[in-house]
Amino acid sequence: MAKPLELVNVEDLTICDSTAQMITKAREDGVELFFDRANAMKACPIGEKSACCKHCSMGPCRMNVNSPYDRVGVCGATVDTILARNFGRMVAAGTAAHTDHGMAMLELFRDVINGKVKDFAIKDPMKLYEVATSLEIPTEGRELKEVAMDLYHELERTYTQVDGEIPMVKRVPKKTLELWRQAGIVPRGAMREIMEMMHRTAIGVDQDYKNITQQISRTALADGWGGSMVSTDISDILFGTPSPVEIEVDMGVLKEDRVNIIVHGHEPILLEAMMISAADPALKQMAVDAGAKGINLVGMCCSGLDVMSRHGLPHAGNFSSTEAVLVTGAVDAMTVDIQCIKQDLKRVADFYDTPFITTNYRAKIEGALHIQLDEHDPLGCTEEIIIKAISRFKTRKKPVRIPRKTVKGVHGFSYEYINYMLGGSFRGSFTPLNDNIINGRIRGVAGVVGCTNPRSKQDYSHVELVKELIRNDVLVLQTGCSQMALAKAGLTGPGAAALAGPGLAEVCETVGMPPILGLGACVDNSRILIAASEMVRVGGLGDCLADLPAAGCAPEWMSEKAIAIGHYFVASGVYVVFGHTFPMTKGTQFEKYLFEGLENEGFGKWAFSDDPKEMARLMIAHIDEKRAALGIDK
Ligand code: SF4
Ligand code: MSK
Repeated sequence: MAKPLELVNVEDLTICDSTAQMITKAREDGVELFFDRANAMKACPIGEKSACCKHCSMGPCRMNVNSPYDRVGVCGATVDTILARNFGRMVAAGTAAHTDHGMAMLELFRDVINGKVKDFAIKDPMKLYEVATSLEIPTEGRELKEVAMDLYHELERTYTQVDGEIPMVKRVPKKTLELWRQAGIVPRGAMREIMEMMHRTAIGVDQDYKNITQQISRTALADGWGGSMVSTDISDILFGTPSPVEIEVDMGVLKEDRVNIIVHGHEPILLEAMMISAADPALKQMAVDAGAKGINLVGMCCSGLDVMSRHGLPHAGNFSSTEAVLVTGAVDAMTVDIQCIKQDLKRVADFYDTPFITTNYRAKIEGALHIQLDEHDPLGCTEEIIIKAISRFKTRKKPVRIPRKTVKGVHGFSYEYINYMLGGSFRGSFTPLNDNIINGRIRGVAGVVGCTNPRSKQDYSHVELVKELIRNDVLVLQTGCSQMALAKAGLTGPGAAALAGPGLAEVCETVGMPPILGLGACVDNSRILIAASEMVRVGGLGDCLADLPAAGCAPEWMSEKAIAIGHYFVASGVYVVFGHTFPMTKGTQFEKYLFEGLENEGFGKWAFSDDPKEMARLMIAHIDEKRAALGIDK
C-alpha cells in the first residue's frame, strides 16, 4: 500500500533545496503536487514493463512479466511483437513532437524571409550560409533572401518528402550512412515515417520484432537528423547561435518586488516575443506605476534553456519544479506553449491566484485562459500577458515565500564554440578536441540529457552520474532538464574543474572552460550529433559514429521524446543508458535485440541501470572499449 502522502520524506523526493522547501510549503497550504500523486498511484507492474497491448478491442491483453512466453494476446501477438509495437509508438510520438516543433520553426523562418513576420529577423546570417553550404545550396554571390528561400524549400523536405533521403543526411559520416542504406533506414520525410510506424504497429500488420525495429530506427532518425536538427539550426539562424554566457538559476531568481513572469514550454518564439514586450518602455512604466521595481522574466524547462543560452535570461528550474515554483506565491503569470506542461499547473496556479495562460492552439488546457500567439503579431499576445501579470502583482492576495537560493553558471555552448574554446577557430575543425581525446587527457565524451521524474529523486542521478564521469576524465555535454539539474548543483562554472580527473582538469584549466557543457533544450541534442560527426570527419577517432569513445544517458527520463532521442542515438551508433525505468520485459528476444543485437549489426545499443554509479561504470567501460579498438588506450 502507498505511504500516506504526509509521511514521504521531502529529502526522498528531491535534492533541489528550493523545490524541497516548496513541497513542504505546499503541504502546509494543503496543495497536492505531482510528487504526492506519484507516491499514491504506484506504476502498473505490467504497463511498466510494456507488456500489455490495447491496439484493438479483442483486448486489452496482458502478458505475464515473470514468464513472458507463457501466453500470447487474443490475436496471437507474442510479447516481442507487443514490446516492439509499444516501443515503436513511443518513438513515433516523440518524433512527432520534435518534428512538429521543428516544422513550426521552419514556417516562422519562411514568413520572416517573405516579410509576413516583421517582429523577427535573421540574426545569424553566417549560420544560414553554413547550413546552406552543408546542404550543397549555392551561396556564392547570391542575396541572403534568395539563399534563405532555397534553404526553406530544401528543409521542408525533412517533413513532407514521400520518397528519397532527408537533406541532413549529407552531414552523416559516410560509413554510418552506408550502414543505414544497407539496413534500409535512411528516413524519407518525418510525416511518412511516423505514418508508416503507426500503420505497422496496428493490429494484424507487422508482427516481426526485428522488422518493426527497422522502422523504429528509420522514424527516430527522422527526428534526430531531421525535425530536431532543423529546429536547432533555424532557431540559431533566427535568434542567434548561442555562445557562453553567465546565467543565474534556481528559484531565488524570482524577486518579491518585481512582476515575475514564468515562461515554460519548448518553442523559443513565445519567450523571444516576451523579451521584446518586457523591454517596452510603456509596459515597464506600467509595472513601476503598479508599485513594482520592474518586470522579471524567467524561463523554465526547455523554453528557458533555449533562450537563456542566447540572451542570459535567468532560469528557475526544471520539469519537476514547475508546480513548486507556483507555490512561492510570487509568480504573477505563468505562460506556456507546448510540451511537458502538466495539466495540474492550472489547479496549483489557481490556488495561488496566478494567471495561467496557454498560447498555442495545439496545447490548450481545460479552464486555462488562452491567448493565442499569432506569429504575425506575437507582441499582441505577449503584451496582454504582461498586462495581466502587472494587474496580479498589484492585487497579490497570498503571502510570498521565495527560496533564497541562486547559483551562477556558464551556459550556451554551441558545438562551434566548444571547438573555439579548445583552441580551434569558432567555425573551424574539431582538431583540438580529437587531439585531447587521442592523447588521453580527455578519456571520452558523454551526453547526459533528459527529464526529471517524480518517481525518481529529482536531480540526484543526473548530478551523481555527471560527477562520476568528470572524475574519470569524461567531458560531459548536456541538454534539457539534466542541464538545469547540474546548474542548480553549482557544477556549470569553471570551478567544477576541481572535481574533474587530472587530464580533463588540465584541459579545462588551460582553456578556462567547465568540464560540463550545456548545449540547450532537449531538441538541441542534434548539436551533439553534429559535434560527433565533426569528430569523425576530423579523423583519428575511427570512420563512423559507432567508433567514437562516446556514450549517452538519460538517467531520470519520463517523456516519449526521450525514447525517440535515445533511439536516434542508438541508430546513429551510440551506446545509450537509460535510468530509473525502461519500457521492457526482461528475458525477451526484443530486449536482447535492443541491448545486444543492434550493436552486432553495427549500430549502438541500449542499456539500463537504476544506479548513477553503475550508469557511469557502464558508460566508461564502453568508452574504454572504443579507445582500445582505436589503439589509443595508453
Ligand atoms: Fe490483444 Fe492482439 Fe488486440 Fe493487442 S492487437 S489488444 S494483443 S488482440
Ligand atoms: S523539458 S522532454 S522534461 S528534458 Fe524539454 Fe525536460 Fe524532458 Fe520535457
